[in-house]
Amino acid sequence: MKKVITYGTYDLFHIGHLNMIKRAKELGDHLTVAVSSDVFNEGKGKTCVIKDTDRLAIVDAIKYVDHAILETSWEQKIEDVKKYDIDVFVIGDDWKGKFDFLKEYCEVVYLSRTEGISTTELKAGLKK
Ligand code: C2G
Repeated sequence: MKKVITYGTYDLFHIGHLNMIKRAKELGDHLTVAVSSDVFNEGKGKTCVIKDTDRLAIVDAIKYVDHAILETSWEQKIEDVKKYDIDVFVIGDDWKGKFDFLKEYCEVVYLSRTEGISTTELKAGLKK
């Protein structure tokens, strides 16, 4: 069984997030999705509109997702790849090159993002 993992914040869940998760699943047979925790985001200076337990519940309910976990640190990725016996790490190409250190442990794939939508734009639109 080919196991895939992807990471994200998934705040104000939108079609770009869904497309990425669907395409991630297509790269294997089993998909784990790690959702960044509120505490981890605070460390990055980011605040989400939707709390982590709700973001996790939304991601967990998606039919392409076999396993949903929280992401609580940058170091977690290597541990997760080993612990869950991951074959493929996938993320959007806004992160291109940033996670190449995982190539020692699994295949690393950067997929193109969905054009024209982002949490930042949604937030800006809501403020208008
Ligand atoms: N995404 C996409 N198209 C968009 C917006 C997002 O394909 N229009 C993808 C991103 O490239 C990422 C996933 O959806 O693969 C989740 O995006 P975010 O919620 O913005 O997550 P991010 O801040 O990139 O979190 O440790 C890494 C982080 O947790 C990554």
